[in-house]
Amino acid sequence: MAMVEVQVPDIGDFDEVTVIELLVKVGDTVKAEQSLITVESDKASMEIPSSTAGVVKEMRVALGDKVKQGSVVLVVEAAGAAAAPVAAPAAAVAAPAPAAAPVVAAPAAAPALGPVEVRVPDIGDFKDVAVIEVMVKPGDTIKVEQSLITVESDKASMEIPSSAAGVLKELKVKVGDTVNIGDLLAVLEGAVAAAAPAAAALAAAPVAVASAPAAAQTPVAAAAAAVAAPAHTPGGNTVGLPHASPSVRKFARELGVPLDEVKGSGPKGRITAEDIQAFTKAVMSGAAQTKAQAAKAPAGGGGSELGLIPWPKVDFAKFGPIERKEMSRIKKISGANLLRNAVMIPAVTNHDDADITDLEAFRVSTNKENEKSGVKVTMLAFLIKACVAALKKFPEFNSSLDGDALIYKQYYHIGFAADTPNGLVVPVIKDADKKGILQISQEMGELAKKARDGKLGPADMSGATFTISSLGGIGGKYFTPIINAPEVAILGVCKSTMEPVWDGKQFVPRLMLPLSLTWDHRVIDGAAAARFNAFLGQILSDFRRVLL
Ligand code: CAO
Repeated sequence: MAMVEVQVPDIGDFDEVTVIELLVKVGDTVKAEQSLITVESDKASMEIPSSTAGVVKEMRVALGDKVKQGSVVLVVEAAGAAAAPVAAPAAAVAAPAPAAAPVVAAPAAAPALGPVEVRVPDIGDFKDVAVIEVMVKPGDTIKVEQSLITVESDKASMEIPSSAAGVLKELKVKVGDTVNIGDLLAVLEGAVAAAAPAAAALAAAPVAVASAPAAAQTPVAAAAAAVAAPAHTPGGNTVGLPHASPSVRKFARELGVPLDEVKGSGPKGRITAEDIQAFTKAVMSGAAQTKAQAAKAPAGGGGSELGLIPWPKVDFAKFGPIERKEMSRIKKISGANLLRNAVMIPAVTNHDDADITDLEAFRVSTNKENEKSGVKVTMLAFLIKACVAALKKFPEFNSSLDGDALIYKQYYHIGFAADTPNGLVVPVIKDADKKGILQISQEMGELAKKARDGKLGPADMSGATFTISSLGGIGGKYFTPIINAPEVAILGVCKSTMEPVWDGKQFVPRLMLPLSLTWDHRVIDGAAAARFNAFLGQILSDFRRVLL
């Protein structure tokens, strides 16, 4: 087994290019022609292929290193006979540029006024390269060597510069077209004395068709290499083409990822393969949306992903005066969560009534006795305590789904929905099992105030194992609350009313509290839910049972 140093082949006029991506690591098995690293100048990025097949034994370059023709990229233990050819990549063929580059139609000798055709220069071995970006538009004043378009093969991307100056009259290509050497790109008018230098630059440059022996194809710096580069900052590109290497672009195209929506985490905001993966994961999990998805879902979830017909788009102003107001941040966030929970959870709601006649009398008398303490005991505090007792008896209501398993929580943190001017929030009473009614009432008062003042922090709102949503202070009979995932149940409470209740002999007036328990049918079944509600009713009708 021979050790082979794989070197940077002839990459044209580039003196030094920066290593922006390592595509292999020690221990990887590489094939001949497999891309090893991506390098970048200010005008082009290209992948450097391996000249031999084998196993990578040593990396000789790191991210950010500058390399040039002949720099050793890595050492490969060559597989069998394939080893031989790598000796001198530098000696590899650098295709001489045609003496007269077929770039400029205008005669090089004299200043030109009038229409000038700009054509695709010699871009080496590459055929049918795709136009991935058009950087100018008709009417623009173009300078010599200003980049007009970016083209991309599967190994390199490069900017094609203008060979003349003038006003752009006609653009002959668009994104998605494929171009070849000599193709007409643009027609400029009023070009002045510009053609010559560009032509000279192009003619002088070896159009870099570097060819490592084992690899018939090599990176091509082509036109870009031929141009003494004008200032150009990767990432700060003229029309905002996302900054990414050819392989990353290809990867994004394969997945259908819109590159301009991906935030790059690499140096100077470069988009990496990991960024594409993270973006794809976020979109697939519903945590993010592409612009196209958002456009299809004007009301925040158009349903196209569920195969539903699109959300109706109505010009309401046609029917009368309107005012458009952005929803609050809380509403937007809670809306997205509620939608997910409503759609993803097979939820069922059981309605029941609890007799709280004695409990309400106790609450009122307690409040009278404690008038001076400043702490008002609320029905919700009793409900929290009663729910803890029910959760202890029916532990699956205090659980969460984790794939095919259930996580049973041995703590009892109870969330309560609080209505605020900015929308619904759910502060959490932590360790409610360890707290008395007075303490719970006091904490609830503090948290509700914080909620109304918009001062709740993430810690105040996290960790709930079960939630209560009480509309009791407002009214209503029953409702169907939406489960606050990853919890598996939620109790909705409405306004208690005096009702005639049959006690076996006669109707007696009792204060009845309407309860609505929504539960996740994947975790809980109907019988358990009915038992939970019945148990809750027993506790609320005789609170001494909490002690049992
Ligand atoms: N039946 C009858 N009266 C009730 C009651 C019930 N179930 N619950 C509360 N009340 C009474 C209280 O006793 C109080 O009366 P007094 O002022 O005469 O003492 C009055 O209604 C107001 O109570 P409250 O709402 O201030 O206090 P609370 O402890 O019941 O609730 C809080 C606190 C923060 C939960 C509540 O203010 C709130 O925001 N509720 C709305 C929650 C919500 O929007 N849920 C829907 C979410 S959608 O799933």
